[in-house]
This record gives sequence, structure tokens and C-alpha cells, in this order.
Amino acid sequence: RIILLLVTTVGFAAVTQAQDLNPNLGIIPAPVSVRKTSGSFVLSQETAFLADSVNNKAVVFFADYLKNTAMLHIPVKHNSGQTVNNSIVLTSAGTDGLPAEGYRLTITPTNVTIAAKGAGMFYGIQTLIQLIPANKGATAKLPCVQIEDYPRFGYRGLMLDVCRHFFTAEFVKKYIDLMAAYKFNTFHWHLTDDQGWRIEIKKYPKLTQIGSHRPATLIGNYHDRTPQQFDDTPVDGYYTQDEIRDIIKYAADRYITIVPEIEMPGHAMAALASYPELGCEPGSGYQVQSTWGVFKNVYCPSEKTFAFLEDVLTEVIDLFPSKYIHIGGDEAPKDAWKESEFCQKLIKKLKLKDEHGLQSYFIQRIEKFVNSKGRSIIGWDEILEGGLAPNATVMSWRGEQGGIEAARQNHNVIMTPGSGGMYLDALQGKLSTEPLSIGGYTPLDKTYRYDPTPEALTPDQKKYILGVQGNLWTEYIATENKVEYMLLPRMFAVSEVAWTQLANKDFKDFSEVRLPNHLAWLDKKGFDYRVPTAIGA
Ligand code: TNX
Repeated sequence: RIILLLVTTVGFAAVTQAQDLNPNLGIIPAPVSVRKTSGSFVLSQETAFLADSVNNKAVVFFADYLKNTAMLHIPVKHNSGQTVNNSIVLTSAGTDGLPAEGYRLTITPTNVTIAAKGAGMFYGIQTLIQLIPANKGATAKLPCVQIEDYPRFGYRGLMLDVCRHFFTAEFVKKYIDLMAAYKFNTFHWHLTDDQGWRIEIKKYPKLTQIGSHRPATLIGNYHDRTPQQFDDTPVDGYYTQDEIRDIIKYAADRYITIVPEIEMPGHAMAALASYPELGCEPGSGYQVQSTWGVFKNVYCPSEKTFAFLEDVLTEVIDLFPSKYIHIGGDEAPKDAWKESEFCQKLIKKLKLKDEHGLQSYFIQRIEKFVNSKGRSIIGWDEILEGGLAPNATVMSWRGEQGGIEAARQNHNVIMTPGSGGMYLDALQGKLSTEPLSIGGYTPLDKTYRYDPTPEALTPDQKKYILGVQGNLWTEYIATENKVEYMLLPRMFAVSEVAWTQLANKDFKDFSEVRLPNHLAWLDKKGFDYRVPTAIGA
């Protein structure tokens, strides 16, 4: 009996030890490994702050955080390599074997050390910031721990559509702040569409003089739910090139690359309204659109159009240092090209099969131009139709099929399927209880559970999946508060899809253990968000 009791007790002890109630220490996205050690580190005004390079972007970011958020005025000093008690040390020493963007964060009772290079240091700092309890003033207690961390995917994106509704430069920065805190590295900026041209192009001033104004929306065409109270005002706005340069730097300081999107050949009504000669029926009175959907008129594949787009892309490429330029390519109906004598002649002359061949010719020609400037194109999965441009990366949005096909053709892929929960304009709950949206039931757990590497691909083909992206289209999002409501907390789930190793994903731990503190942080920062409810609610 005594033996039995002993066995049971030992058994219980083992179980208690294994049952760590907060194995990820609240961190979102969950790290690769978290090894808790005993004790804590007290961060105070007496703590020293040492860095290999005091001007490093990540170091400057953390110094600003300490000053402005933690209210600690600690000057950064050069790290000579000597151990200093009660210090935070940011160093590139001790990074052997760390994958790209990775970091090692060690907290002992005497020191906090982040070993990392480049972006990894910034991510180590983001994790550290999550471990500093809020509202603790000058003496925050940090749990001792050893964390090793690096991302699952090199492309971790969020898209914002600033065309259907316009959002200020200041708000775009807020969006970037959120991205940085959750280890996203790519901001896809959807800058042109049927309902607005939002980027200043010096050579074509009418793009913003005319193309950045859209009339009020009276009737949306996805649902007939009435009344559509939210959108009875015209929408105006664009970013000057100075504002854009400022935002690019702001993002770069947070290790975020901005990929600009210039839509072609479809979603071009704002451009056609500004310069009608770029369409196949210049006399037909093109207008900036005030309803949603897909419109018949697109750019005509004429020499005039190519000259225009090359000029536009030249200014875009001069502004944005990103490797990728997104050229759209989605939802371009072929009716206008079918009716155009010019297009039919061109199809014959170029010996193309049909209008899909013409779209492929269009995109390939643009790709050549973009490649000649040392950049690469990304296009929505429609660019597969009629044949992929040789170096194109495919953004798979109509499910995963486009991405699967592209990977099989040895092309890089970014997964962003609505069916996989990556459409953050979709409903977070029941239609009857949610504010007006485009539909498509996408509760938090659906987004969370998405895995961007489809079973249908072989391990070699899976290597073409660069990563994943959440898309925020704004037909039904007229205000900053609603952007936040739709984005939050689902973007946290996307961050975990993009960053966290598959084996470490755990919806229960994410939603029940870690999420509450992050929602409290959102409250403190004054963000709007949707309170997650049980599935089906
Ligand atoms: C389809 S996703 C579009 C967008 C819409 C979106 C609404 C994609 C490449 N095209 O123009 O805003 O659906 O969810």
C-alpha cells in the first residue's frame, strides 16, 4: 500500500510539473522554444542598457520604448563585452546557428541578454517588451527564461486597401506599429483601384486631381441589406510622395518592407477616369466608381498604356526600395478586349490564343520592365491564366489552387486564401450580430488554424511557399475604428500562422491563456477590437 501511495504521489508530481499553465509566457506569436528558469529580473531606473551599436535601429526603438512607454530614462551605452550586473545587453555575440530573423533572449536575475543580428534583434525586443508587465512603473519584474526564436516563414504580410476608403498617413503608421509588435515584415499597400488612385505620380497629376475623388456610395452590390448608413459621403484622399517616403522610412525603422500595389490591367477605373486614352473606348465617359465589384473597362494593351505604366512604375520604383512590386492582375474581365478591334488585331499579330493570352502578354511585358529595374513582380493568382510571367511570384487568394499550381511550376507563392481565413474583411460572427461586411464567416479560430503549406504539395514544392498574408479590403470599412475592429484580434492569429512553428500552434493556449493580456493591451492603447466569442456566436 505504501509503495502504491508513493507511485501515485510521484506520478502526480510529474503531472503537475508537465502541466505548465502558461508555457509561452503570454507571447504572441508563440516562439520556437521557451525554457523557464527560476527567479526574476527587476527592471528599474538603475538598470544599465548596453548595445554593440548604439545607433542600431532596433536599439533606438527600444530606447524610445523605455523612455516613452516604460518611463525609464536609461541612456544606451556601448557594450564593451564586459559583464555588468543589472543590465540589458543587446549583442550580436552568441548568434551561431540562428536562422534568419532569429534571436536568443536570456533573462537571469542579473541580466537580460538578446543575441541577434539585423531584424532578429528587433523581434527579440518585441518579445522582451511583451514580457515587461504593463503599469508596473519603474520596477517591473521579468520572469527568468531562455527563449530561442525564429520565424516559420520569411514573408509575413498584411494588406490594407486604401482605395475603397482612404486612411490617413498617420493611421497607416498606426497599422505599421501593430504589425511591428507582432513580427510582421511586409506591408502590402493596395494603392490603386476602381474607386480611387491614392499615390501621387508627378508625371500624371490628373491621377490624383481626378482619380483620388469618388462620389458617395449609395448602393453596395454584394448584399442588399439596408439601410447602408455607413457610406453616404464622398471619399477623397491620396498620399504625396513626401508622405510616402516618410512612411517607408517609418516602416523600415521597424523592419517592415512596403510592397506597393499598382493594379493592372483591371481595377483601373480611377486611372481611366483620369486619362481616358488608356482605355479601349476613350469616348465612353469613364468614372471613378462608387460601387463595388468588377468593372468591364480595363487598360487597353496599347503602346500608350505601356508607356504610361512604365512611367508610373518608374516613379513607384524610385520611391519604394522593396524587392517586390505588386502589379495586381486580378479580376480583369475580357469583354472590352473582345469588343476592341485593336485588341483582336493585336491577338492575331502576336499569335496569341485569346484574351487570356493577351493578359499574359500584358503582364509579361510589365514584368520585363520591372525586372530591368532590378525588381520582381507579385501578381494575384489570375496571372496564371494564359501562362505565368517567367519570374513572377503568385499571391493565391481564390483558395489555394493558384498557389499550388504556381509552386508546381517552380514559382514562388504567397498564400492568402479567403477560404483559409486570410480575408480580414470577412465576418467574425453571425451576420445578424456583426456590423455590415462583405460576408464569409471567418471567426478567430478559422484564421488561426490555417496552414499555408497545402498537403497537395511535395516537400520540395512547399519550399516555394514564401509565406502568408492577411488582407483587409475596405469596401465595408469606412472608419479607422472599423479597420481596428476587423483587424483585431484576427491579425494576432495571422501572426502566429506566419511566425510560429506548426508544432507549437495551440488555439487553446493562444485564445484562452495568451490572448486576454493582449486584449488588455489593446484597451490600454485605445484600439477597437472584436471581443472573440465562442464558435458559432
Ligand atoms: C476580391 S482579392 C478582390 C478585391 C475585393 C475583395 C473583397 C482580390 C485580388 N480582389 O478587389 O476587394 O475581393 O473581399
